[in-house]
Amino acid sequence: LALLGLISTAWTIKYEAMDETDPDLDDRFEKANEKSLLWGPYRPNLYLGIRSRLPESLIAGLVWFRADDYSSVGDARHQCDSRDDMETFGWMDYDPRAGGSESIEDTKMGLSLKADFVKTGGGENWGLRVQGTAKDKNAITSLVFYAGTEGKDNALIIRSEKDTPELVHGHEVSFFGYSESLGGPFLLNVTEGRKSRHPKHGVLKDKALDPSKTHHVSLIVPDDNLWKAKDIFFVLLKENMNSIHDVEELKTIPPQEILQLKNPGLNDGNLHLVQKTFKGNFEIVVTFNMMETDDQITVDNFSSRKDSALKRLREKFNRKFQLERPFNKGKYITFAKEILSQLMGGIGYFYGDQLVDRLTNLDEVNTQLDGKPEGPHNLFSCVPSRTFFPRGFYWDEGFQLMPILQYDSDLALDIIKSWFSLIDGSGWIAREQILGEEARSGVPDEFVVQNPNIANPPTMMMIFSQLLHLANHREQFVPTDDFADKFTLNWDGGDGDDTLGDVHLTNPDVLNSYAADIYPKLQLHYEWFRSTQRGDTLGRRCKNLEEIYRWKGRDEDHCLPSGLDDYPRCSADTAELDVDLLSWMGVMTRSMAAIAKLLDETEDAELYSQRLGDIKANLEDLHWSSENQTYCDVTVNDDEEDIFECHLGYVSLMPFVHRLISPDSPHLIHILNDIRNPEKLWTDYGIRSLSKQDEYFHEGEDYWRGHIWVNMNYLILDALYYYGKRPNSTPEVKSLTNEIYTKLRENVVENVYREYRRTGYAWEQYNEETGEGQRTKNFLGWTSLVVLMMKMPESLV
Ligand code: 6A9
Repeated sequence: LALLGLISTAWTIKYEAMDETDPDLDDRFEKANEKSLLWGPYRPNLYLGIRSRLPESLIAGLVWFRADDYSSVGDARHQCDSRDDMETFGWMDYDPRAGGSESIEDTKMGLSLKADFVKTGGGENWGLRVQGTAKDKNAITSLVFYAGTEGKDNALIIRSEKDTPELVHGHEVSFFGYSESLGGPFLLNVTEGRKSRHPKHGVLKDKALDPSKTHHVSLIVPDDNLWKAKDIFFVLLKENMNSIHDVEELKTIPPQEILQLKNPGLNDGNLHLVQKTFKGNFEIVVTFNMMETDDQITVDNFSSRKDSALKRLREKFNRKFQLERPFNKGKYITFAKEILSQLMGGIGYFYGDQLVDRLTNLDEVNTQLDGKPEGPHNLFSCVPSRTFFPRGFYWDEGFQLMPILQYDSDLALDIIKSWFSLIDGSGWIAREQILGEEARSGVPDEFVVQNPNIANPPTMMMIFSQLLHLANHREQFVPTDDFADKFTLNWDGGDGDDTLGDVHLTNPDVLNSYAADIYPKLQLHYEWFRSTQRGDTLGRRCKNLEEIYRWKGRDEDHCLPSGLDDYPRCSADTAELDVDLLSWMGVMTRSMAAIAKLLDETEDAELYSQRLGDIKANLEDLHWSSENQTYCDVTVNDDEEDIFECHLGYVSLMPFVHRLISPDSPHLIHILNDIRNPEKLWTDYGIRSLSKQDEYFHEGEDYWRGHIWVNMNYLILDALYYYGKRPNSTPEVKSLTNEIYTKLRENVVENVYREYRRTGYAWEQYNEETGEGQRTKNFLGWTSLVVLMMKMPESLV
């Protein structure tokens, strides 16, 4: 009885607390969230590039090269580049709010680098430690750490070694800075580990080139050139070379004596380069501290901070990602943690203008886009590949956020908000976000310009449905008195207190306010899809001609908007109707209905539900080919009759993967049979993008024409799970889904795991014959969905 009393008291307290709405709650959450995500390796195109997520503040990066040999200078490391042949690299242990570790196996340079990045609990201060292990104990490696400030309200000046040092004799270089956007004065220190050794000064009489000393140069550079710090460094070095006129003399000088910055005596500027040259192993530590904060990062407390960051990550990971059989073993857990960390370690902050052509009509032949700059915009986003595609891609992002939603849902929502803030007045978002000069420098001209009629699958809408599902299955959040304090990360406690991370999920008020905030933009975006991608009615007859769709802006061999670039489609023609797009519109409409319902927008919710019904009906009436027993694109023949264009593969599976078919539909069994048929879609490594029997199988570019992609395999698994669990699925469907699900999950994960161990990388796609990773390596984007697959149950029964 006493116990009962206690429970009921607890219940009342909880109930009362829930009743008191706190108007500031949302605000306090926003602030704490902002701060804890302020700093990070948010320049994912670089091996090591730190910046804040503010348009103008401080950016930093690291360059390294072998200084004992002129021939390797041209291979200096900075931007992730496949030609560097890193055995592997990436943030293998990483939490975006706490920090973590990156490993870089630079085999060609005989160097193994480990970088640790930590942040203080409040998120204002950070530290970076880089440790190098050289294979050859006499190898000479030069490191250039640089920091630059952007914007007129930000400044950085050197303050050590009195005023104009000829050389820095000590090994610490210290900067004093001030930033309006960061909120005050700060100190930036660059120092080195006590055990580091330096090459001796040898032949040269010019003491200013002594490689045993730390060198630095400060200069004034236009803001939009800061990203070229590596090139600037090499321009400065060239001057040393040029100062020696006698080629014979040059040959007698050890390269490390020429390859040094020569201090020109300037102490201020907006770009500062600090160069250190080491013999054998080395260590450098960079600390950034806002002066008016108590919790300062120092060389002495760095290690313990790093240890607690890693501990937090491991505990949180183990709590949130309990892997299911047969993947509940050490080797898979390490794999999953590394993959998720690399995905989150690839999150970037991008700022700049983008090129848009708003005038060209895409239905005209041979269109040449002509871009005008728009912006500047900013975007906080994951990237598909730090090496090849280090920028935001709209439909990749929804997939990339799925694992993150499970680890830190507040972060996933923050990223979505950033994307949706880019929705323009007409409701459009560019498919590929190429913001600023640095981003453009990595993209061939013909891909740079974006056009406001081009769509891309609205995958981020799936995140909303998943979120609302998660929210309904979470315990309610109870605000406590010390709520504000709990919003900062608690290092010392080590009790895995991660209040920040799931606030939206556990607090209905915060969730509602987020949804209300974003809803008008979503409506605009959704209506943009409906109006710009609507198909031609021609003489067609079906229940609702409003819900028919065609991807705009494709050419004869490519439908880039669909995301499935070269997948065989109808011959490009305005009569075409695309079954994948209709399915995506179903996804979008369903999510809109759920959000409208959450917000008590009853009329909207009803309208969306009715449209969803129309979409489902059109899938059956217009797109199901009873001859082929599959869903197909549709076009018209010369007699203006609808005809099917059927290519079995990812496009035809779309109504199924998005659960738009009724569980008792007789079509299901045909789809399942195609999926498990090795002569059509089934392989031992995952589901093929295109049927082995299709006439275009492996033809042409062979990009989406047979090989295996993890994003679609994830959706297939998810749909198998869904249909396998429906009470009204037939017994036949139940047993078939279970059989396929269990094998497919194992096949895909096992193969991606095997290839990761064999090659050191996650890949863009996997060969349907051999399972080998291919196309782009270091592709953590949607390939990281294997992490969620490991978390799914082993079987449906
Ligand atoms: C080319 C080349 C150094 C193609 O993952 C991003 C996209 C997907 O959204 C899409 O579905 N990838 C897929 O078919 C890569 C697209 C890269 C285009 C830009 C630039 C630079 O190489």
